[in-house]
Amino acid sequence: MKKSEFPDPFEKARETTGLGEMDDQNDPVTMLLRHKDVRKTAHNWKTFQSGAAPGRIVIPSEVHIRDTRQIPFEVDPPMHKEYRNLVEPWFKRPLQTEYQEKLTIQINGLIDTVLDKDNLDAIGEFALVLQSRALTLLLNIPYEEAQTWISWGTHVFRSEDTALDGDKASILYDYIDAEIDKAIEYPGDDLYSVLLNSEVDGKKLTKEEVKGVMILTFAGGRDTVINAITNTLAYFAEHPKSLDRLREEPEIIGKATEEFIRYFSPLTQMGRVVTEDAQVCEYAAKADTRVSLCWASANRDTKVFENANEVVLDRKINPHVGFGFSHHNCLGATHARQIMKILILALTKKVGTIEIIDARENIEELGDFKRKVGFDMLKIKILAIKN
Ligand code: EMZ
Repeated sequence: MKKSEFPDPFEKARETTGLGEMDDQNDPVTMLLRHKDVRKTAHNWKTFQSGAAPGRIVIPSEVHIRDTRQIPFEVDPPMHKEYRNLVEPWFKRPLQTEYQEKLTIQINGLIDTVLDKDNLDAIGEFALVLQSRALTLLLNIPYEEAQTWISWGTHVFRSEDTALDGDKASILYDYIDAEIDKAIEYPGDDLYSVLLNSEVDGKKLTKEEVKGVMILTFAGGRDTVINAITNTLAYFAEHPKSLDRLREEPEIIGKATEEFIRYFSPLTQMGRVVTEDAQVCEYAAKADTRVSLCWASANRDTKVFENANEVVLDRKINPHVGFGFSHHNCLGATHARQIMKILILALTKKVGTIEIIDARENIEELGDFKRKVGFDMLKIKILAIKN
């Protein structure tokens, strides 16, 4: 199998029952695997709620390692809309030319420093650095701060050998608490200060609410963005003609970005807590149990996607759910899309070919399924284009 191939472990279950089962810290999850069921359930927030105990809709559940509710992600309508309206304009800033210019400078600069380097660590020396630096733009804080986040490693809640690492999470919480206190004392034009000065329902956001938005901003777009970047590099390494094609047809980079998100599905699934006995296709969902919306499976549903297991760079109709669906669709998607588009464009301009030297896959264990979501290690060489 190619290193850049991401097999679909859900196919059989999706086509037969449409369901999967997995255990998770004694709070089992029934996974919804079909595109249609995933979308329908995502809409139905009354029966399938996000606003359960903080951490419970995340899989693996984070109830034992945090009490802070992530906002707006763990809030249901109507309150969800209030928060979302408040933060949405800020998270749309990546659409501004100036933002994109800064991101382009960051990404071009990073590529220049790694070109022709032997044994480049695609995660630690590239994707993590890119994600962290780009986050300084999203937060509107000094570039130098990225160094601190790079030192935290790929995932802020997980470490190499523990799925949930409370100690590691505390580093993030303490850091955010301290940054909030600083912003109270010295307000600026960064996200902390903007949130601290915002109102919802005529009331100033509390420190805890600000913390809830900030944790989501740090954690939600961390391993997901890192995987999207790393997987894209692996893909181009094994499909040099695709890189050539995008060089010749940069106008399809937007479509290619959507297709990579569909194919890689950096976030496998997201849970919901059932509020009342309900039915999803044939499945009887009992109150106070969990279901998950399995984006990764929905994104390979052949009822919706032709040649679902292939990367079709200019896929015409692509209703993927890689950024979720309905009112909870990914808040960071605008930023993530810009990272991907600018990265791909920069690669077409600067890179001839990419070689994979060594790789170790990152496999999620999900009950009956094993899903490749990215790499634990990817060593590459990015060769400069020869003019
Ligand atoms: C949560 C989640 C959000 C969770 C959209 O996803 O991302 C996960 O990586 C975090 O662990 O806390 O932020």
